[in-house]
Order: sequence, then structure tokens, then C-alpha cells
Amino acid sequence: MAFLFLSTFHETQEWIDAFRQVAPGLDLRIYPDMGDTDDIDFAVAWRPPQGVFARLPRLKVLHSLGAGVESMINDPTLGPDVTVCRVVEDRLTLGMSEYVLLHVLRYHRRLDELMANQKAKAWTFFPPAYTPATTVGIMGLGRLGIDAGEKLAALGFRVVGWSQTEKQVRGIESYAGPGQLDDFLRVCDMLVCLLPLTPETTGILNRRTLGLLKPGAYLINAGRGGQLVDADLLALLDEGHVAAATLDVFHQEPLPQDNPFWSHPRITITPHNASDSLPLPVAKSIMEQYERFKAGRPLQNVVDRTKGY
Ligand code: NDP
Ligand code: OXD
Repeated sequence: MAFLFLSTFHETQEWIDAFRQVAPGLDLRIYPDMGDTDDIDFAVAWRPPQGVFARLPRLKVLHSLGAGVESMINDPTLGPDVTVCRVVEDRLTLGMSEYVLLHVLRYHRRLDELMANQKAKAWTFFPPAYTPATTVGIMGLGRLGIDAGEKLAALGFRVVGWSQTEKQVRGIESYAGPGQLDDFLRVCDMLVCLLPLTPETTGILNRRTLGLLKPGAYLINAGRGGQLVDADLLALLDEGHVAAATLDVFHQEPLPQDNPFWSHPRITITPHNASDSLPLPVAKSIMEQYERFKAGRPLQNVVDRTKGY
């Protein structure tokens, strides 16, 4: 039995150290030095190289180092019987809620305008917006979306959420399924996307859907870049239908230098750092999963590969 660390992400050393610290005796293989791949039954991965699973014939469990799994389950070389798990971790959830609150509050309290006024030495009074009159919509009411929604509701925002299945969460009005998407969008002053990337959510932030938001709405996308049709956002910003957008995730990461988003005055770019998990607690929880696997016990946070998340 061997355990593979499989990542093409640059900041890997901290993660490798964490696994070594948590499980000093582990037969830890580090991609690309995989040794005899017939030994490898469990792998942890983040942005694995496409096609690599063809070289792992005995792989039984593939554990993501993050919440999203699209970079691995879309690889056709991943065997259909491999169990895929994802990270669910408090720090990841809290970090995302911080990010959502930061940008919602920034737009809500017109921080950019205040800063521009200060730069111009202009004492321009305007009253703060009335919070309960502002509706924040959250696409994806999973681990991340529910926490962010609850925190926004605690601040007094009207919070609506959209998911596949109906939810009963205090402070969040639930809309579910494609049939209620338009009604959900129509009430939003701000839209926060925390959806996983699946065939159904690819391109879901487009001219039609964003066009249903209230005029002058704000968009915050921390789900995946593939959910946004970039040209549609640019057009809606030009037309003023979308007032501004904060984007953490992109079709191509790092965002290419010539991408027009970089210099757009009403787009804020963050480098896919809305949230992150801490190596040590994640390594500990993944090693618990490994122990479960070795003992033949059911794993936790298993991805439904038919749904894609
Ligand atoms: P979960 O799996 O817990 O939640 C996903 C939510 O999306 C669920 O509520 C699900 O509905 C809903 N959903 C999925 N597909 C659809 C659909 N077709 N229509 C409507 N609702 C849908 O995931 P997490 O909350 O843990 O993470 C969400 C995503 O956030 C990740 O997949 C990743 O892409 C992104 N992420 C980004 C990070 C960043 O730093 N930018 C960090 C971490 C995650 P239902 O509950 O009914 O099944
Ligand atoms: C994740 C991410 O999915 O960081 O965890 O995007």
C-alpha cells in the first residue's frame, strides 16, 4: 500500500511536510517520482496532470486537497470505481465567508466611492444603505454557501439561496432547481456564486441570467471561472446593468496578462485566494480517511461522481 501526493500546484512543500509530520512512517510517494505505481492505492491531488490516472491501475481513492474536484473527475483516465473525496474544513469555510462578507460590505457601503472622495478631498455625505433592503443571492447552498449566507443574514441582509434541492436554513430563503433560477435572480441586488463546476453550471453566469439581476447589481464569483461567460459580463458592465464584479476564479489561472479583466475599472481580481485550507488539519483529516480506507470503513465527504460534486 502506498500513498501518492499528486499536485502540479507550485506551493506543495508545506503540504508534503504536513503529511510527513502527521504520518512519519507513511510510504509517501511524490509525483512525478511515483516508484512502482502498482503499490499506489490512495492519492491526494490538486490540479493533477491530465491523463496521469492511466498510470495508476490500482488506485482506489482519490482525495482532493480542496473543495472542488472538477480537475480530477473530468479526467477520462480516472477509473469509474475510484472513490473521490473532497475537503470540508472549518478554516476553508470561514475564509470563504470572510471573502464574501468583505466584498458584499464593500459594495454595500460604497467603499470605492468613499476612497475616491477621500483622494479628491471631497466631503460628500451620503447615508449608508439600509441593509434589510439589500438582497444578496447565493448560488450554491453547500458547505460554503450556507455559512456565508447565515453570516450575511446575521448582519441583516435579506439572503436568498439557490441550490439543486430545497434547503431549510434560518435566515435564507431557498430557491431550488432550474425552474426557480429566474425568480431567484430577479430579486438579487448582489449575486455570489459558490457553485461547483459541473456540466450544468458551466457558463451559468451569462447574459441571460445576469441580465435578470436588478439593474446595477454586483457579482462576486468565487466558484469557478468556467461558470462565467466573460464577454457577457464585460458587455453587461459596459451597459451598466452590472455595476461591478469581484472575480476570484478564471477560465485560465493565472489570469493571462492580456486579459481585459485586469484593467477594467469595475472589476476586482483576486488570485484564487478567496479561501484556502490549512495543510496540517487537512493532512490530519485525510490520514483519518486513509485509516478508514485501510480498515474497510466508509469514507467521509465522498463526491457523487454522477452529479459532479
Ligand atoms: P458543496 O458540494 O457543499 O455545495 C455545492 C452546492 O451547489 C450545493 O448546495 C448544491 O446543491 C449546489 N449545486 C450544485 N450543482 C447545482 C446546480 N446544477 N443547480 C443548483 N445548485 C447546484 O460545495 P462547497 O460549498 O464546499 O464548495 C462549492 C464550490 O466552491 C467548490 O466546488 C469550488 O468550486 C468553490 N471553492 C472555491 C474556493 C476559492 O478559493 N475560490 C475555495 C473552495 C471552494 P444541493 O445542496 O441541492 O446538492
Ligand atoms: C477549492 C479551491 O476548491 O481552493 O478548495 O478552489
